[in-house]
Order: sequence, then C-alpha cells, then structure tokens
Amino acid sequence: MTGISLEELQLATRNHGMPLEALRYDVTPVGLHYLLIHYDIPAVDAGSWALTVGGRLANPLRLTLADLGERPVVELKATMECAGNGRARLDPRPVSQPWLNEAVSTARWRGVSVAALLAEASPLDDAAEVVFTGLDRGVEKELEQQFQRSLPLGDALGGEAVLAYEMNGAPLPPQHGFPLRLVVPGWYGMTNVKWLESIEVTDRAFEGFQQASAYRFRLDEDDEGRPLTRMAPRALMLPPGIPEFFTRARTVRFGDVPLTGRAWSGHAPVAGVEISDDGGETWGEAELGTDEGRWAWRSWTHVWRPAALGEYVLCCRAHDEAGNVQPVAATWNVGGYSNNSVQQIPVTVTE
Ligand SMILES: Nc1nc2c(c(=O)[nH]1)N[C@H]1C(S)=C(S)[C@@H](COP(=O)(O)O)O[C@H]1N2
Ligand SMILES: [Mo]
Repeated sequence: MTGISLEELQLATRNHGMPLEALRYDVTPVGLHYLLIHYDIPAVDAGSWALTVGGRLANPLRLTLADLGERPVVELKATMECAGNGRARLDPRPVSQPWLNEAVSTARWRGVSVAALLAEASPLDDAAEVVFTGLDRGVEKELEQQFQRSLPLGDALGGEAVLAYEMNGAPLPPQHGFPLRLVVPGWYGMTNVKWLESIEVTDRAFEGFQQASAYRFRLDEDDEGRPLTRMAPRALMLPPGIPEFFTRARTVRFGDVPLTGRAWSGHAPVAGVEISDDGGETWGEAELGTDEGRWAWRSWTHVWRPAALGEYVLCCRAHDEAGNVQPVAATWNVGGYSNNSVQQIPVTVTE
C-alpha cells in the first residue's frame, strides 16, 4: 500500500471513525459516532432558522424548530455507514477520506416523519424526486455547491425516513447536523443530509454533483456506473485481547476467547454471522443477539477456542435474508465505495 498523502491525513483528522471497541454499545455514544463532513460545519442561528418545503407541492411549507416540535414525534434506532467505508483497503487506494473499517455507528434519532410532512405538503401529480439541501458550502471538482442529495418520491413516501432534531436524546450536536438532518434508515451515509435548509420536490431526476458525479459505483473512469443506495451487509468484530501501541497488533491469552461484534445490511435483515480463525478458509456459525429493530445493527457472539499457541487471522462475515453475503476479496472501484470484504484481525495467542 502506497504512503498516505498529507491531504488524506488532513481529511482523516477532521473526520474520525468509530473506535472498534465501541462496537460494544447498542447505541453509539455521540462523541464516538463516526463523522464525515465534506466542507465546514456551518454556523446556524436556531432562532432565525427555518426549513422551507417547496417545489411541486399544492401546500408548500415553512417550518421553524417550534413548528417541527408540534408535529407527531417518531423515533428510530438506525445504523449509519459511510459508502466509503473500507476504501483504504483497496489497492491502488482511491484517494479520498481513507477509511479502513470504522466508518459506521448507530444512533437513536427523534424527529418528524418525512412521509407525513410530504403528505401534508401534498405533492402534485408530476412530483418525481425530493431534493434535500444542506447549509454547508464548498468546492468539489472545481464546482462551488451546497451539499445536496435527492431521494425518489416513492422512497421518501414509502420508507421510514425521518427529519431528526435529536440524536441519542439530546438536540443534534453541531457536527451531526444541528438543527435538523435527514435520516434514511438502511441507506449509505451520504443520503442523510445534515444542516437542512430546504426540501424541494421536483418533476425530474436531480443532477447535482453528489448525485450524478459522486457516490456512483464505477469500475473505471469511462464507466457511468450505478448510484450507491442501500448498505451492503457487513459484520465487524470488536478486536479481542490487547493492542500494541504503534502497530495495533493484538495479543490474546490462550483459552476460551469470547468474540463479539455487530452486523447489519440495508437490503434485508441479517440472517447470520460466520467466524473464521484461518483468514477465511474455514467458517463456523456465530450466535445472533437480540433483534433491536430492523434498522439497528444486530449483535453477535462466539466463543473461540484456539487449537494451540501461535498466529491466527480472525474474520467475520454476515449474510442477509435476501441472500447477500460479504465477499472475501473486494471489487476495486474508482470512488472506493461499498468495500464490504471481510474484516481480518491478525492475533497472536500466547501463554
Ligand atoms: N450537509 C451535509 N450532509 C452530509 C454530509 C456533508 O458533508 N454535508 N456528509 C454525508 C456523509 S458522506 C456521511 S457518511 C454522513 C455522516 O454523518 P455523521 O457525520 O453524522 O456520522 O453524513 C452525510 N450528510
Ligand atoms: Mo460518507
């Protein structure tokens, strides 16, 4: 793997991942939730802020935080994963935010239902997509823009998407989208537009940068590709034993080693998790924990009994009820998206 650039390091220090030991929490404590911010965290004055809901609607709306607070409350536990999670493990490494495995977390979101709000605004017959615009501004590929993403009207009306003003029981913190963000459970991170300024219903497909150029799975520069939507299945393991400070190489004591982790899929419920201690040659079944809801990751456990002292490579992989399973090797792609190849944790078993 070639050396990391100063630009990648600059991104990596702004946008932190979730330390994998935080897989122990059902709901990730806010400060441990991974973070991805393309530009700057915008300054927002809650007193003068309002959300505009416009476009192809019979009843356009303008809503303050107080207006939103008067509407029926919905709450959702959702696992969110950056579409670029796993990017830095591709070779050659696509140069962007260099995630290894840690760009995933789970939060309890509270707010109003997107479907209910759109129903109130009454979409016209020609309504096709819903464009969500954030307040944050920046430049990408020489194009000045605000962060914007769209959802097909059917997904906005039919799913469980939320306009969230609370995260884990407190108002959204600045870095996670204060005062309001979109949460579309099951979809990759970029869908969940932070710092919402407006929602616009359109009669055509949205062609904005973050939709038409970025976040597409493209095999090469000439490939038009397909848009990233739902999260592919993935299981992660809480690294067992203790790490060496600099290499993070792990040591575990000989005996029964309890392994735990979490698994999720945006396509269908997790059907099972398998464990390997030989780098993915042979697999055994892990036990799934309590179902914490369709959109939250599922815990799993497994007691590992190493046969002897020595070196092992621990792996875990998830499959879902739609038959999707994690590959052992990743498919390289231009943006470095959706690399759900199995996690590998080298460990040394000692006396
Ligand atoms: N307005 C805005 N929304 C955004 C982003 C952004 O840069 N600006 N980043 C997106 C991406 S790529 C991800 S992975 C998630 C990360 O959400 P988090 O930082 O709350 O974990 O937010 C998404 N929403
Ligand atoms: Mo992301």
